[in-house]
Amino acid sequence: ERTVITFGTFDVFHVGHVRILERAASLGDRLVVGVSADALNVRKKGRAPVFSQEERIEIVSALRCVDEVFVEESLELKGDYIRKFEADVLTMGDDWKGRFDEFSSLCEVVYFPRTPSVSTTALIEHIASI
Ligand code: C2G
Repeated sequence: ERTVITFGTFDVFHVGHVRILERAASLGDRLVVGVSADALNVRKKGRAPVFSQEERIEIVSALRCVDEVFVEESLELKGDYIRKFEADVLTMGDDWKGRFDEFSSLCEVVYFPRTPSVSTTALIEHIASI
């Protein structure tokens, strides 16, 4: 069995999120997703996500292509999570290209192209302007 792991905030869930998760799932037999903790977002981005980690986890868990979901407590724990879930592949969108190459000693590292012109930030701005 080939296990794939990916990480993200998945806030204000949109089609770019679905596509990266479906592509991730296509790389193996089991897809494990680390959903970033609210506290991690406050630390790194200075604000809490629109949807709480419980809500974001509920949404991601409901997807057909996702097998297991956990809370990503810190960006620095990727190696530990790869080992814990025995991941064979780590995949992320190419906004992270090169940033996870250090894990190629633990597993395969694959970057997928981001879906153009959709983002949580743009959606928040769009909705705020209505
Ligand atoms: N994504 C995408 N296309 C978009 C928007 C996002 O392919 N238009 C991908 C990103 O490249 C990422 C995933 O969707 O692989 C989740 O994106 P975010 O929710 O923005 O997560 P991020 O804040 O990048 O992850 O360890 C990583 C952290 O958890 C943060």
